Amino acid sequence: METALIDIKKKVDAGLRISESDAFALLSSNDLLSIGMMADTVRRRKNGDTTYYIVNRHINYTNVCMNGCKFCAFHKKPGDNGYTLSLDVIREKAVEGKAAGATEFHVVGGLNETLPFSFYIDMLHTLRDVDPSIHIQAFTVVELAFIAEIAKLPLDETIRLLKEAGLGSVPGGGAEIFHPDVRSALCEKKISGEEWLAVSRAVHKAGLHSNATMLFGHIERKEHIVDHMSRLRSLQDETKGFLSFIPLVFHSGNTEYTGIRAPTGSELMRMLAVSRIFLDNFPHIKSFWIMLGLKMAQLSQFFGVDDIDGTVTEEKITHAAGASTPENISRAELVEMIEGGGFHAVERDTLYRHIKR
Ligand code: V47
Repeated sequence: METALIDIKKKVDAGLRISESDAFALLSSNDLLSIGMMADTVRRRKNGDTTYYIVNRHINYTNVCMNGCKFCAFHKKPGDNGYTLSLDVIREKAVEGKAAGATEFHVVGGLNETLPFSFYIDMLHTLRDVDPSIHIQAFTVVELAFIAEIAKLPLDETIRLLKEAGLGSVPGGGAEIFHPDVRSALCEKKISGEEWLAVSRAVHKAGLHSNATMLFGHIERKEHIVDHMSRLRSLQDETKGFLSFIPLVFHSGNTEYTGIRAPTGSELMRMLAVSRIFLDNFPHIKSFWIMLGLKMAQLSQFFGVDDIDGTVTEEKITHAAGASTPENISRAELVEMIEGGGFHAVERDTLYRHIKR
């Protein structure tokens, strides 16, 4: 083992928290197997050899977005040829999801100024009416901040009304990279890192869980990654409201960064492993197989990951940016992928309760 890693391993073995400079050292090391072993120690302590998956259905209700983030190939500017799904189409997609056994609707869209607050409430009612037992995970905290503006209501009240209409939890998107040097280049119109964290705090205060993402593999540097994870770790110390951390791999197709060097396989595994070691207060680390690819997602189980997300169906955001993975996958294929790596596949609901079929 590299000497720089020996003291870090001692901390991990003793269950102690690693520092920001430790995380930086890990991100700078090529000793992938040692880093993987440390991540595996944390993973097994928290989740044993279980790898979770979920039967879910993604619904992207609009791609019209006023933010115009440079990394995003999914959005259309207001006035261009974007789409907004009608409530009837949303209902059809939800009915399809229910027929396929979904336990979660994952609902995310752009910031579309033409939609009134009532659209969001009606959409939640529509989904809830399809099957009230299916959990609705909807609206990134970026959308929540925007919906509050549209509603002309305080954020807390907006969240309360959405919760009353069926919102069950909040997905982790929109975090990107918090550091202003990167954020101002990638997505200058988006809420700041501080605001993203403040809205997440409000979500947790309202009694809802949420996830946290980080978009990596573009113009960020190691110090930005450490800063991002450190801010998340501090907020989680305070609220304990995050369920999972999801490092999202940037896909450059059809974006302003087309052709930028993509992370290598070992860089992907190192990023996941370091997040597992550093974020000692996050119960779960998720690798989104759609972005990672099936084979890398299988390997990620050895690098701290205990959740490979779900059956998804109709993934629009990464596929707009050139993802070569399928847009959906069956339960059987997910189980085969997990168990093919020697791990124990457990179907979960959104809140990580085990599902018995
Ligand atoms: O916030 C946008 C990212 C996110 C690209 O909470 C891109 O369980 C890669 O957050 N290349 C939305 N990524 C998706 C998301 C998510 C996905 C799965 C599960 C969960 C969860 C959350 O997608 C955006 C942005 O960070 N994104 N464009 C791109 N070109």
